[in-house]
Amino acid sequence: DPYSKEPIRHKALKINGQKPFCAEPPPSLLIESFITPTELFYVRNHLPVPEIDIKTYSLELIVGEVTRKELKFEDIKKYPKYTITSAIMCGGNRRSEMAKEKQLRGLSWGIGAVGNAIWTGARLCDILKDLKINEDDYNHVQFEGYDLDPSGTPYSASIPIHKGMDCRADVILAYEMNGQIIPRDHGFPVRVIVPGVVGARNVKWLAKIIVTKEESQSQWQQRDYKAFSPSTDWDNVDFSTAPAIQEMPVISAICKPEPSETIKVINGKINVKGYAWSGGGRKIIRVDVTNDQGKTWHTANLNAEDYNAKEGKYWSWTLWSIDLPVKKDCKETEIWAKAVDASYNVQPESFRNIWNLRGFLCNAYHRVKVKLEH
Ligand code: MTE
Ligand code: MO
Repeated sequence: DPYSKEPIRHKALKINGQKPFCAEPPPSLLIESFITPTELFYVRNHLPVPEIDIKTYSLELIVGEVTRKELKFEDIKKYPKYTITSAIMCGGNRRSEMAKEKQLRGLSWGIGAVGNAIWTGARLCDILKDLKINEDDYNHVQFEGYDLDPSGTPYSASIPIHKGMDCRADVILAYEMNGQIIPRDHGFPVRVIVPGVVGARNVKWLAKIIVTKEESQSQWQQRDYKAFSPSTDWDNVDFSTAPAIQEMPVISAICKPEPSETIKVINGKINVKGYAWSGGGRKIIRVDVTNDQGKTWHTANLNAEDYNAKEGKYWSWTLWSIDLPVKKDCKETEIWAKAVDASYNVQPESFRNIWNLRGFLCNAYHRVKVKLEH
């Protein structure tokens, strides 16, 4: 069994898949703190977790077809050390809600395929600078992992070259997560963090960086993590017609209360909490909440504790909270939330017209029905 040497995981994680291991924290624990505790951070593996010895670990740097360098773990640590706080979100986060619209294929994620952590490592732009490559000669930076499928093919993905070369993009080869050595499930000893970009490009257990003209040819870049029109189905889909998902759209979720929970009304109000995030470093500028189907929208208080974030570099999520007025004697209510980002992008109202066959980019208003106790 290639899965016989998997790490031990936290008991609170809700398991969506055992082999490969995929799990998320429950909503209430998800937003307990601005920084997601490492052991509660969602895990999305596609293959068995590789066993890597830090003493023999090496990272191959390839330009075109030519190997230019092999970096040992210590060589990566010699680069200037950068720390960023950034969320990572799976492209399939909140898929279980989209699946209710119409059947689709993919793991049934709730709202917890996201986490916000402190990442420390070397900047990709510094490493690429040392290779003295001309950005105009290439189009993509590919990342290969040490995790292999049964045929020996590694997990792999790529990002556009401008993203990799741009120091402002804060792409880092992280060797610490929340101030500690990265645990095996999250990419020990080195993983890529591409802030603001779909989780799938944040390659764990990094084995190779390949600067090329072509995008990664892996199945995860070419035949997965792409979205289509609601009328595209498995009998007429052509994956070559859609670009690979990179920057993520604006999204939010209500984490407290949870669906069907009974909550106490205090002074005519209930407390509602959640997270909001947008890709591409776009700041969350507002979160609107309603419990009368949008007749009245209330603006939530935002908590974006990452005070170092600069314009266009809001990599962290924003936590929000509101004391929401509810009607007297009402026994049940449905809460909706929607976020707005710095480009005034806003979440779509429902899943109906954004449904796609693999269940990606599930960012419709989040709706939670709860019971009230007066
Ligand atoms: N990197 C490798 N090598 N193998 C993988 O299976 N999964 C990707 C990405 N990087 C994956 C990977 C996907 S789809 C996501 S959402 C994130 O890792 C999840 O990161 P996490 O498990 O640290 O939360
Ligand atoms: Mo993912």
